[in-house]
Amino acid sequence: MSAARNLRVDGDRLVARLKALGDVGALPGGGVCRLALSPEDKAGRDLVVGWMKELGLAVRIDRLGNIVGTRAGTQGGPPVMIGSHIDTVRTGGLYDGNLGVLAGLEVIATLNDAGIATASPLAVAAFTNEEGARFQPDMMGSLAFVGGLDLETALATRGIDGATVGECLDAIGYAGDAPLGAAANAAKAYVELHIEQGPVLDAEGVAIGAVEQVQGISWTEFTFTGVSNHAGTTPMRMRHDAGLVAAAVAVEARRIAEAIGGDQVATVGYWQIGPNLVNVVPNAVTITVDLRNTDEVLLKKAEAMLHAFVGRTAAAEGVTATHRSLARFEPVPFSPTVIDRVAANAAALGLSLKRMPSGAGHDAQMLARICPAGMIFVPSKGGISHNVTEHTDPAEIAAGANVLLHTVLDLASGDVESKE
Ligand code: HGY
Ligand code: MN
Ligand code: MN
Repeated sequence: MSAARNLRVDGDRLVARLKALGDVGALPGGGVCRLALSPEDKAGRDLVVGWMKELGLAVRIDRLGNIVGTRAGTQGGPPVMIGSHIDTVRTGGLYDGNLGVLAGLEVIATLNDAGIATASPLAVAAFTNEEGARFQPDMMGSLAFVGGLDLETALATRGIDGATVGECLDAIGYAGDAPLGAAANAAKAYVELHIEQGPVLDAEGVAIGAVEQVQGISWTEFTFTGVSNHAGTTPMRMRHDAGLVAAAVAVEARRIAEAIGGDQVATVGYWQIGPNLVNVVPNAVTITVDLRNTDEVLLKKAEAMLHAFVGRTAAAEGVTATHRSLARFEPVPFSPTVIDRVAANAAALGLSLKRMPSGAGHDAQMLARICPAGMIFVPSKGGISHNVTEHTDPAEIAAGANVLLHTVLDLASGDVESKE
């Protein structure tokens, strides 16, 4: 067995980095808030860039703030890229995204310690604004990295707090000079280690998920405009209650998900209601509806059911409804070669494995547009994520990072199937 086969990551070093990064934007009582392009995001970026430089990586930052650290190979050509994100939702945990970036650094550190060079270069990427919580769409940085979103549109995007991506990027000093949009040789292959964020692996006691696809995502913002009026004097028959319509849509979204069943999910997570006063009938309400399904036909069916209901309900209440799409991505299959390497390496490491879809969106689904891509999941305790109590055990983290290490070594040594 080659020396490389015996290589194992230093799990303690990886967990220590996760905790150090978790201290940036730490919330009182636990968890992390590092919204994209916030001062906390900048501090996290600075820490990761510092670690990249300590590891001898050549660091480049592109016009949208995507950070890529590259380790030379014995041959030229495009790198095998390891990536994810370090921005979080407002109620984030230590692992969502951060694990993928820091496990990438751990792979580099392990190879450096062992004095092992790879044929292909290796790269570790931290993509801008994966979460999409502040600025939509999600996976904005990786989408732009692969040429799926132009720089001007991205920079002009206005977030939920009114600031634009461009303003915030400048404010944190991460508008880099590297061109945006994948050069032909941006990546030979891409592998992302991520927590599952769902209940499957933990419930089934499985150590590793070999992710076969990312499900389709549909984010729509609805704005309902009614008539504000006195809560005491306005007869029910005279009301045009925007809050009522929004509440009815939230209930209907759940009914649609249950009616379609299977993988269909629906979430009404963002609410802004005005004037938001106890004695005034609401006249201005904005909500978002997040619909997802592994099946594009069913996702389209859910969207059609939702829009039909919104039209009927708003008309019946004499409320006007407008909407705009915040994100729309079809399901994305991953590379069979990468999936098989993940499975083979999990087996070689004696780890149980399940092939499965991803319920969450990930940067890997964007990199799949330009190269063979895949993901490795590790369990989320109780299936909890986007929650300050998000947790994955150190042993599970090390197991996932070892599968990542050996999958990357495989991809960096031989030829990966062509993109076609
Ligand atoms: O919404 C998602 O799936 C991811 O967390 N951006
Ligand atoms: Mn994530
Ligand atoms: Mn997330």
